[in-house]
Amino acid sequence: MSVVAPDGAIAPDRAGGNHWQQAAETMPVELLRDTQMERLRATLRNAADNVPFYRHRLDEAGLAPDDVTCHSDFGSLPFTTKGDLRDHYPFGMFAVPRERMVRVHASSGTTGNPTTVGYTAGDIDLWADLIARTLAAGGMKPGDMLQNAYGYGLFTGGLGLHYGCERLGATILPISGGNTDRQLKLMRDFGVTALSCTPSYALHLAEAARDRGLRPADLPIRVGFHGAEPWTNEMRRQIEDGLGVDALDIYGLSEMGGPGVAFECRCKGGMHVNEDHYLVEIVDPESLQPVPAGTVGELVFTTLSRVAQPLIRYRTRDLCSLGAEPCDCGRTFARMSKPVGRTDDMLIIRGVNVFPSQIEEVLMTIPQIEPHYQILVDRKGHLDMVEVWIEVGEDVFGETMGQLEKFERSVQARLYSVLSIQVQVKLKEPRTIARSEGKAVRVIDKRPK
Ligand code: DLL
Repeated sequence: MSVVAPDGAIAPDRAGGNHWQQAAETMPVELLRDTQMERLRATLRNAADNVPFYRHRLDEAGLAPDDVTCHSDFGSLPFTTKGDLRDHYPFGMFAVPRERMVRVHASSGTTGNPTTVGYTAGDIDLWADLIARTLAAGGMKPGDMLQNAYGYGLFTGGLGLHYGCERLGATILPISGGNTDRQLKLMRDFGVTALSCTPSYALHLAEAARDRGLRPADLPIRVGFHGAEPWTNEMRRQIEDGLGVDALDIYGLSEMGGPGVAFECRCKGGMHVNEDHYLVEIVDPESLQPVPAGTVGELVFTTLSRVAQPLIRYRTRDLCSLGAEPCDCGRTFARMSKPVGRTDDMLIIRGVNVFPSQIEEVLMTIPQIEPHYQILVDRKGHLDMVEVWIEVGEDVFGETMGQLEKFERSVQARLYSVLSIQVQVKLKEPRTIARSEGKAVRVIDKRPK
């Protein structure tokens, strides 16, 4: 059995509705590996024939696309980095002329040239299909209504979820981010059953609902699809309690087309990577050698079906682990853990490596702390200083100065036991730390570069 369509993409179910794509999602692992190799060679041919950058890379490596017949051959292919994409800005990594693109997305480009992502009509079709899979895995069906509070625009969250929901045959409410009052009103008036937004915005919605006297049972939503930024399982619990939903993690990145790369099913045991369309590896970020299953390393993806912009061994900078144990849902796709951080968001404080997620994990276990925080890093003389700003509830803030200081010291001690460095904890009044409508900004690093 081959599930490869002539253009390298799986044939979408245009009728909508059945997006539990059982044949693909529970494919026996051997067949999955064969399918991957077949698609990989097609991808390499497309890259070598149409992208000069890859033609040179493959020549340098002495590899022809058809030489790659097994996973160990694959390991000798060169990596691609964000720097390579920036160097070929805006359209130099496209494998088809810009005129054949039906859409272009781009990253925000805050640290240099933005990264451009192009799609043929077939790429958009496949993307919609993968998001429909994601939504179906969370229990959505035609008849459901998805309030899509991801931002619409160059960011891939809004339009990605939008097309996937339509492909599923469910109703989309394209509300985008922000205007929290209207979000809560329409959610209730329209009987919305599912929500998609960043986890930090989901928490903000939960807080706003509570402030307006709404209980989770007053909100009709039952499932949330959250991603685009790191979040812990403790934060999941707070979203689930605050909104009365099953909160599921979804992962993706613009370079791979956007969300739809990996998704959690209702077992909530890690995100299934859509391995029939993305070849996934975890490598040691220093040696670039593969790490054993279950070990944290850098996530690397190769596109297997994207036509406009094939990417080979793309280093995401996200750090997580991969497991291949069977899941109760029956899917055979490997599962990635929640990313623990990125190689570029790791803070080196006085020589010690600190990930913002380690700080979040500690904070979220302390009931008096609200799930809103910020980490400020600065340098005094030659010494790195870290302040962790945390928001506490009215009840804590009403306590005496002595009690507040005692509480600050106890949080500091909890952080020290995990991080092995001293940080200053600053308690902030309720509602004073900025809320985000999209990706939350957790770290402000003012150290001279
Ligand atoms: O954030 C795509 C997306 C939209 C994913 C909506 C999920 C939902 P970018 O803006 O290119 O694309 O950012 C990609 O965000 O490399 C990770 O560092 C981070 N990220 C995405 N999903 C997750 C997640 C979109 N579930 C970057 N957990 C990635 C942790 C995530 N980090």
